Amino acid sequence: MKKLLFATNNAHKLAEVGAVLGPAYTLATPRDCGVTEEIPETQPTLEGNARQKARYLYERTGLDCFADDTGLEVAALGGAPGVHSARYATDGHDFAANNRLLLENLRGAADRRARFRTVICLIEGGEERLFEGIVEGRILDREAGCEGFGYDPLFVPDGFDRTFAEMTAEEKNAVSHRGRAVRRLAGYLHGK
Ligand code: ITT
Repeated sequence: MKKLLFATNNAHKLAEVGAVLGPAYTLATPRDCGVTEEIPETQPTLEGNARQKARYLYERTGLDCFADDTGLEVAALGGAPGVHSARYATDGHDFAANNRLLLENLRGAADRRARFRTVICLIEGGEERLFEGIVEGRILDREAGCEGFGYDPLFVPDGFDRTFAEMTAEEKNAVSHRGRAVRRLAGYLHGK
């Protein structure tokens, strides 16, 4: 079994990534390695933040690790909230307030197309590699479902009539941005 360090404080992400990687890997968190402070993410792009988070943890621990940064990109909002998805409505990770603000900003909008994009940065022996995953879909005009996290109650992936929050974890992982990015990461790790 291979141990991998995942630079996240988000328990939902940890569960999703663990399920996609399967039993061949055990995931450790920053806390498991004594890193308890919030890992900075101050870059203007998802790529930049994924690299910043992974690099931060690598420099503190010297261990191979990876980080994921994800954004919801809404067409009618010019790609917002994008890299600001966690702090769209407030300074904190207030999922309910973010969802309310998104609904407000899209009130009456005919174009409700959106996509989730995840960028994973893996650092191995100091070398960086990026993996991307995208899922296209649309934003509902009300919340539906209580699974998942974040914007899941508002996002319906193309080809479905249910939100991510109305899907099981397996169903979401099969089509999601993160599932896709993690399968690319796993493909790379298996191929070595
Ligand atoms: P870490 O940085 O500790 O990994 P985070 O919650 O800050 O966790 P991100 O910056 O990558 O994660 O994500 C930004 C926000 O995007 C997150 O707070 C959620 O609101 C939203 N988000 C990310 N992935 C999502 C998903 O799979 N479904 C719904 N919303 C998601």
